Amino acid sequence: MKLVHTADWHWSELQLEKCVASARFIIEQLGLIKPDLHVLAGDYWDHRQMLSSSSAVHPALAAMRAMANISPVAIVLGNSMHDAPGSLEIFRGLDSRFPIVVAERPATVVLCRDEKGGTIFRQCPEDDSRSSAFDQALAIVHLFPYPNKSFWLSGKPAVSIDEATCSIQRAIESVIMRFAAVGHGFRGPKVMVGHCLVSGAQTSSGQILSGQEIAIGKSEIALAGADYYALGHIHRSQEISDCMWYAGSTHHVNFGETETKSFNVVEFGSGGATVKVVEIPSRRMALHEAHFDAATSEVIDENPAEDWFDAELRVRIYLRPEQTSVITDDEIRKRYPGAYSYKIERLVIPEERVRTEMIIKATTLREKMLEWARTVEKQLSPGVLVLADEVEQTDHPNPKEPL
Ligand SMILES: [Mn+2]
Repeated sequence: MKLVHTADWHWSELQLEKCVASARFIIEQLGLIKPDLHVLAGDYWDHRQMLSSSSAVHPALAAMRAMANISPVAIVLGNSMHDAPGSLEIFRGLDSRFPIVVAERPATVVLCRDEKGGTIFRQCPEDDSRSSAFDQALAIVHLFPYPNKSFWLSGKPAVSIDEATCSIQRAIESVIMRFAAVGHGFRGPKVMVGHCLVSGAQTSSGQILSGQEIAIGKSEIALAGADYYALGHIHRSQEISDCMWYAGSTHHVNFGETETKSFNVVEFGSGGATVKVVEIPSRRMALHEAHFDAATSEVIDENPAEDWFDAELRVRIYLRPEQTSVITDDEIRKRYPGAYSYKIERLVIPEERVRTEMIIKATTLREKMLEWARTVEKQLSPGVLVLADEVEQTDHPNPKEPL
């Protein structure tokens, strides 16, 4: 049994070229890999789509059909900011060689062969009849869409945020326990496809998560008893626990996503699941923050990473009010040679904030004192700076010893 795990496609008319390029690559790979099942772990859409000639609907739909002509597809609903409720319905009626199952609420399906030798998804019975359903099953797939608060709390009386979080967490726990119970006794591969935040996951620096997200523990998810966990939501590919993976997004979605993009091919054998990561060619999106030093006419960037080569680069430059016209976009570009494209954001910050910020940003005591002196407009005698260097270079004395 061979599985392909992709996630976070973020189809958007604003990044259509990139979406299409990644889709083409993945479809080509799928044709070679010929998986038994392809799972998409949510955020297929970037935002609610409008039907218009310029929208991403047509290419996204065409990609889905092409994929479902290669293998059965299972997809879960992502975060409601991206996958609007109901936005997967469109795939239910899609005319394709293999079936597509979509989940907007938790469910378990069985992938099996029908009488004619075709592949189908069946709802997994929860009673004793399920052992006969297991006989023809190739795999069990637990589908876990994003735990949107509105869905989990609908019909419940209004409660405080803490109580709501608590009750959602209990609901999640019981869903996971039900997955474990339903899958019990099946000897073939069990897969859980989830769009959620798992505690300890590392985000790309560019991805912004909502402040009140529900994080689920790795060990809690592992209670589902699956052989492989196909996760979506975090755009950086990573194995967060044994056979528990975020595939990452299929292209670089936000500025700050500089990591390589990929998807996973999972083979289930007697020794468990083995995972192969397939790199997707996609252009990085680097984000750099800098300020301008009038004394040296230099763009100061404290981020040492030179990660902008051939990348879409956004430079956010913080300028004091009097600096706004002293540096041109061209000069800023020269500081970052070789980027594929440039987006320059000039942020003017009030004088006082700049100065205190500079003191905080200064790393050595000498720099801090110089910044402080500049702020309060005081002259520092050279002796003071020498003393500052000495203080910093001296090992911290043992406080018990007399100074
Ligand atoms: Mn996403």
